[in-house]
Amino acid sequence: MPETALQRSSETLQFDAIVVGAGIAGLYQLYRLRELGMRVCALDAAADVGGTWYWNCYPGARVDSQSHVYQYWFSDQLLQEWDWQERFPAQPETERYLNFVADKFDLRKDIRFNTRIASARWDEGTRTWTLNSEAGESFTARYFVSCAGMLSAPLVPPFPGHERFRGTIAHTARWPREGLDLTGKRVGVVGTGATGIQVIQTIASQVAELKVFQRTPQYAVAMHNEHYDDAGRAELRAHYPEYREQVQHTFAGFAFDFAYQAGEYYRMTPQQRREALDKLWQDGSLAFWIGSFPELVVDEAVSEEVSEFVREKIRARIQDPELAEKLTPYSYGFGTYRVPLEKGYYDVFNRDNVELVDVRETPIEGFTEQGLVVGGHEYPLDVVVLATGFDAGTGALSRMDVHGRDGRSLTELWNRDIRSTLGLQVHGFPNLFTVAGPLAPSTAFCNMTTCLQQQVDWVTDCIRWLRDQGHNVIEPSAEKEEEWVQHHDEVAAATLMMRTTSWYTGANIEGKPRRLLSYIGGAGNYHKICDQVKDSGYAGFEVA
Ligand code: NA7
Repeated sequence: MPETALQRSSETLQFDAIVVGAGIAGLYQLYRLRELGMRVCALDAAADVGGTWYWNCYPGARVDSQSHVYQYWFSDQLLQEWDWQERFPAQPETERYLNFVADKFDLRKDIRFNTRIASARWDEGTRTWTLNSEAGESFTARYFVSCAGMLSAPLVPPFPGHERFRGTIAHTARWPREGLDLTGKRVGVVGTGATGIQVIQTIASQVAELKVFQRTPQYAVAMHNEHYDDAGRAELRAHYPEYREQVQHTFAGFAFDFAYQAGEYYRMTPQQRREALDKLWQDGSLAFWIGSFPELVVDEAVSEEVSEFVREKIRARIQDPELAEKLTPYSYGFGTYRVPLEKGYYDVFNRDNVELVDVRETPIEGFTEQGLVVGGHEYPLDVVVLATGFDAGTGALSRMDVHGRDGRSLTELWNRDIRSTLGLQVHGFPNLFTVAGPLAPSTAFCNMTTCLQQQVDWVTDCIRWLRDQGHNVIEPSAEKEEEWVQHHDEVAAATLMMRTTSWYTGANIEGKPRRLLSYIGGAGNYHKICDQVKDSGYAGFEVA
């Protein structure tokens, strides 16, 4: 076979734009920039497309958004051709979907896999970015669009002695693609966030023993999943045009918004509130959280009442009252930490082969040859699953060693102060676009496909506009950035999120500056703000 330009590696490969990442955002960005007639290439560290849905192939991985909104909207043909099997698809189905998209639009020919970017440098003279891979290859382009993900840099706690451990250690976001047979094994799971919950509820019945190392319990909402038949799919499909429109305007990019108006909670009797919460609970989705009461994450009294409602649900599922207390959160309010959906999670703790190890007061000390040690007690294990999360929002780019104008380092900047303009660009880093970057709703408070597509569209429109205007460099001014950061902080300060220790504020990473990583003014509002910037001819951005 003749070599394509993408396969050659001995010289610097030149493009108009480089997209880093071939997940949901990267695939769409590649498609959109190609539409502009640009020479564009996507680079991905993985061996195939999928991003999050490639790496997180751990047992039980599943989307917490309904499939009818967790999809691309740009092609009617695609919407007609792809048949979702479940309301909340598991990882294999989502990965198949992304592969289907890559094949249908012939995207692979412009993607270079197994290519992890080690550094990126802006050259002021040539006005280009040069990206270098870990393998020593170089790529240059005018535009560098990072679609590297907001939850893609795994956090591995530095437990001492891991090299001594004779068993297997697997982080959920680096799960072996060939699978890991846990049947009959003694398994420890560290972490009980959205990921840990999915793993635990899935493997409990397969393993010989399961030790769950929990530091912070979660308020998980019971998922109502559904398998679709042709009739169910047809009914949903008939509403796709409405959903496509609705998701653009709602608070969190779903096809539902808050079910109640601001102030309504206080006008209801306790009985009416209870009925309202029961009804929301029945939906078995994240609507219980971001489709309920707008006061939920800003008003302490509402937060406490809703939290208590969920606590009751948790207690009712666990037979041992002492254990139930350990699994019930009290130290933070419902919805101020990402709400996981669960199916069978709490019931797992009624099983004889499952033990909860509370590591809040007595942290994990480290590994021995045989297992993990907590409070001087050794838990013998064959496999340790680290469901310990990510360096969210900033991690993917911080680990890439990005240097902008005058050699300034993005890693150093974000180690001091996490800043961006609309989560899309950073002052001092011309022509770098950060899809899913920090301080946009896409970091956490949005149905990902909605916000990623909106951001990709914004980036594409911006690059097209530059070309049409005869420009080829864009960068937000320091003032524009400050304006966005201040607005972001103001909105964040009004919420209860900042009081909770979680990845939302960077509090899961030692030394990371605290700031709400995701814009919480609403995905719909954010969309409007981005459109205003575009319509103003990118006021506040310096172009050349
Ligand atoms: P999360 O939500 O950050 O959860 C990580 C979990 O790991 C959480 O329970 C942590 O406890 C726990 N953790 C992390 N480090 C340690 C140590 N050193 N010891 C004990 N426990 C630890 O990550 P997920 O992967 O579950 O979810 C991330 C997002 O992916 C999710 O929100 C969805 O948007 C998809 P902690 O709470 O910090 O006490």
